[in-house]
Amino acid sequence: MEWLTRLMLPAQGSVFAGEIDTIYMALFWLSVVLFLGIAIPAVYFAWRYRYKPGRVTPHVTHNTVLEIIWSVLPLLLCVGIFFWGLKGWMEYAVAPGEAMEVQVTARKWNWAFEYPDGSRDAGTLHVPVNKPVKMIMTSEDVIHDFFVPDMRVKHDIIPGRYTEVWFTPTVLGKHVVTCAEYCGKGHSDMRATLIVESQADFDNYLATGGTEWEDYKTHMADWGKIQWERKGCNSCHTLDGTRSKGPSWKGIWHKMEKMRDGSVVLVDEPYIKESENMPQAKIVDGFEPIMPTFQGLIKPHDFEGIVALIQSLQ
Ligand code: HEC
Ligand SMILES: [Cu+2]
Repeated sequence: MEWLTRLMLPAQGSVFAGEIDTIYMALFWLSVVLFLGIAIPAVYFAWRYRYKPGRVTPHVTHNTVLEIIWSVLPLLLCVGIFFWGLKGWMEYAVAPGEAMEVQVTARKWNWAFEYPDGSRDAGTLHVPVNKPVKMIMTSEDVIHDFFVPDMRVKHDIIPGRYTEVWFTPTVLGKHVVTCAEYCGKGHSDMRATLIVESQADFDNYLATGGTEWEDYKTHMADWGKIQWERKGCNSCHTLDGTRSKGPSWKGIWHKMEKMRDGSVVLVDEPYIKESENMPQAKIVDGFEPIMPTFQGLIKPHDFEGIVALIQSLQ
C-alpha cells in the first residue's frame, strides 16, 4: 500500500513525515472500512426489505447487545485515535533545545527569513539537512499560515504574536513553502522555496549573506556596500568623497592618512580592521573620535566586503 500513500501524500521530507503519514493512512483506511461497512448493508437492506404488498414489518423496539456494541466500539476507537494524535502532538509541540532558530516574517504577500547570525533573505529559506530548525514566526499585517507540505508542518502566523513550528529536514533539495490561510488578493502567490542543503553549503550561504558563493566572490564590493548600509557606516561615511561626520571612503585605499597626533598611517586592511575594532586607537586628523567600536559585529566575510568596497572607490 506504500504506492497509495505516495500517490495521496507529498514526498516525505522530514523525520516526522513518516509518522504523520502512518496515522493519516490509518485514519483513511478506517474511514474506508466504516464507509463500506455502513453503505453496503444500507443498500442491501433497502433492497432486501423493500415494499411488497401484504408484507408487514415486525415491531422491534430495541436490541441491547447491538446498542452496546455500536456505542462502546466507536468510543474505544475515538479514544485510541485521540491518544495516538496526542502522542504525536506532544512530540512535535516543543522543539529540541539545539534547534537553529529562524525568524520568519510573513506579510502581504511574501516571506522574510532571518538567521541567527543576522543574515536575511526573502523568498528562500535555507536549512542544513538532518538538523532540527525552529521557525519563530510573526506577521506584519493579517493572519498567514506557514505550510511546508513535504515537512508536514503547518502553523498559523498571527500579527502581534509569535508562534513556533519546528522540523528536521531529511531530504536534500527544494521544497515548497506556501501560505495556507487566505490572506487576500495575492494569497496564491505567497510562496517561498525551502532549500535543504549540506552543512557546508549552508555555511557558505550564510557567509555570503544570501548570494551564491561564486556570485559573492565576484561581487564582494556590492556585499560591502550592503554592509555599509546595514551596519550603519553610511551615517558617518560617504562613498562619493563628501565629508560627513567621518572621512569619506572615496580614495582612501592605500592613501597615507594624517592622524591627529601628527603621525602618518597607510590605509590598508589591518588599518581598516583596527578602525573597526578600536576606532580610538588612531584618530584621523580633522575628525572627532566619535566612531563606535564594531568589535564582534562584523563577520569576516562582511569585513572582506567592506575592504573590497573601499578598494573599489578609487
Ligand atoms: C558615528 C559615526 C561613525 C560610524 C557609524 C562609523 N564611523 Fe568610521 N569613522 C568615524 C570618524 C569620525 C572617523 C575619523 C576619526 C577616527 O579615525 O576615529 C572614522 C574613521 C574610520 C576609518 C578610517 C578612515 C580614514 O580615512 O583613515 C575607517 C576605515 C572607518 N571609520 C570604518 C568604519 C566602518 C567600517 C564603519 C561601519 C561598520 C564605520 N566606520 C562607522 C565615524 C563613524
Ligand atoms: Cu498569507
